[in-house]
Amino acid sequence: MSSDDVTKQVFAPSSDFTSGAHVDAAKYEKMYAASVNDPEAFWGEHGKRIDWMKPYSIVKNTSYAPGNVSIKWFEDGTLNVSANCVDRHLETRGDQTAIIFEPDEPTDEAQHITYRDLHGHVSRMANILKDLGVSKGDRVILYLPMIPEAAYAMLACARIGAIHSIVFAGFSPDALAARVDGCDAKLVITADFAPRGGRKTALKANADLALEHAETKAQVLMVRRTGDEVNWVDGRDHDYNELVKTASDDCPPEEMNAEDPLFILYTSGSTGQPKGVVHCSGGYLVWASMTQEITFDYHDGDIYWCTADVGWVTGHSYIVYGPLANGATTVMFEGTPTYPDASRFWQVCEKHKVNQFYTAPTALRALMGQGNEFVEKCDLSDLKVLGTVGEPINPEAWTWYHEVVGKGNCPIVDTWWQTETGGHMMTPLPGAHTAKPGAAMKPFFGVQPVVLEPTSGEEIHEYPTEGVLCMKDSWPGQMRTVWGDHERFEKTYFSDYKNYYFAGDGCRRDEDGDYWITGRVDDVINVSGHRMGTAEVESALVAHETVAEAAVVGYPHDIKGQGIYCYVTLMNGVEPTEELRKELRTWVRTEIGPIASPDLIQWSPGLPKTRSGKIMRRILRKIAENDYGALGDTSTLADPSVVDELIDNRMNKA
Ligand code: 6R9
Repeated sequence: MSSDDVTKQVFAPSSDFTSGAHVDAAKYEKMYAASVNDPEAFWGEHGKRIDWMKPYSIVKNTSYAPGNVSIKWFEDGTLNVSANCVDRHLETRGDQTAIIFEPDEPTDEAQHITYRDLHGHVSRMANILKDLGVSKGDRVILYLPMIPEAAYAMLACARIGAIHSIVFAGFSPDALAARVDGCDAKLVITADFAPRGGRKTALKANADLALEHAETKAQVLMVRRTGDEVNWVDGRDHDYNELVKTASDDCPPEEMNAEDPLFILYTSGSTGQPKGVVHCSGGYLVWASMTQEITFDYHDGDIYWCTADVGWVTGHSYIVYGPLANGATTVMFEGTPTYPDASRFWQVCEKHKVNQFYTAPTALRALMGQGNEFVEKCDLSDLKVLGTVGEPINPEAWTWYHEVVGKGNCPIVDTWWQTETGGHMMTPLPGAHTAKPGAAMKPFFGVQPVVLEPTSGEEIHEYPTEGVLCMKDSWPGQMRTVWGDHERFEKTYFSDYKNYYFAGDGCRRDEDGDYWITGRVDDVINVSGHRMGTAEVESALVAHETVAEAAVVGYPHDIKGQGIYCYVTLMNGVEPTEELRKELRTWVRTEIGPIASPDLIQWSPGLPKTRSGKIMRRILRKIAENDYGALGDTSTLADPSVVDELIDNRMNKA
């Protein structure tokens, strides 16, 4: 099937699914209208989905006014996030599993941690933090594997009002040092080693190096994961496994204001140093919990698995805070999709009878290339809803997910959101919307997307149309500021288009009014005056049977303004020939049109990716522009060596 045919297909939820869903089509329309017509009343009501120590009387107090951006929700309410994720479930579901921990090695036993267990673990960890001198408002860096202690540490910080900042365990010592200094951390919680995909990362050694480089004098709390020997700095380092033996499990949760920061998460922008995105306690938790329940149609008793890492926002909102606030059973997976082989995800789904499964398109494409037998040998009959996040999903991967993984029975929620938004912003709701492969479809409650003409900044009301995606008004999960730099917050998100939140993405609104994310605005190229999403060309390329992955960027072209430069990774065993190059060119021409015809195709056995799996287009653009002397920071790449290979074989040696 050509990608064009796939794009035009639509997938309605079955009537069985719809009748049992939290939200069907009629309810969505009604609730959405209520949420934007009277946000005060709507969120006044839905804010009550979490427990407050002191109820709020003010619901919304937000301004996008230039020079005066200020975002507050439920501002006079008080609560504790850890009490919401743990204590409030003790009476009703103390013996229910809160966290299923699936370790890297499939032969190691999984752990089932009940809400009652979780209460003990979190309280003990919180008391350890207090004994180390951490108190309300202090910053704590977490540099941990995907182990239950990561969740305990997050919730322990929340319990005592400390602000956590998680640094993905794949980041280098330098990146860690920058973040320790960036938020002036008092403590770094780490582990001896992080097992992942059969290999071990020396986290403690990395933390040691980072703290040598950092100006901030932080203490270290180390969790023993593998038990391997580590370097020890007396006076600075503390052994969690020793301290926990005598720590009390009585730690009353601190009363926090709704607007007290819950966490900082550093995220890269298009330029400059990573920004510390700040999320606060009240609005964030309402948003994370409501979206987790409704987007995935989570019901009591379901087993839910988000494959992200807690080092990313997806792990914050959809492994820990959202599901636990809802009293869900959430799977925490330490490993990778392809270890020991490409059936690991599906084996874990079978083993734990997973009902909702949430992953990234890049993982799906990698698995798709390995063949269907890895999926087909597993029993996936418990799956009800499938989700994707992180990048636009190409229709072929969508269809594979739908047919091969979901057996045609599971709605797919393609969730568009960002670190900055705290939780889902646009997604089809599984019981309400007819999905279109690759479309983010509809705004979540309270979200008011607008499409702006990029140059004039005028709102475009008609559709179909295309432009930059902005938000007209605030939602409870919105980030509040950049840590220590409110000016940068205003400049990054509120200055290009005044009185709007600018997401940095382009989007298309189709003839039905449904939204399609076309990728970062800086990924849009202009060929002979035609604007084109690089994702479109990529999607066409990967629709070809020989192509495993593709990344497309623009490069200066004498006649067209910009030419189309394609980096193509072929399927295992496919010969890269001149003939194939010609064939792919013709293929794209016929898939999209002559305008999309690739100018240059470089065979690329590897693409430069961040450790979260995002292709670093900035680097690919530079190489395509033959300007590889100014590649900028490549330290966050999963494998920096692929860059040299790409430079050596670059096509535009002009
Ligand atoms: C949650 C997360 C945010 C950027 C965002 C956009 C891209 C995320 C997407 C998607 C198309 C989706 N993105 N989800 N694009 N469809 N369903 O990924 O946060 O790491 O901050 O990235 O990712 O470009 O602006 P973050």
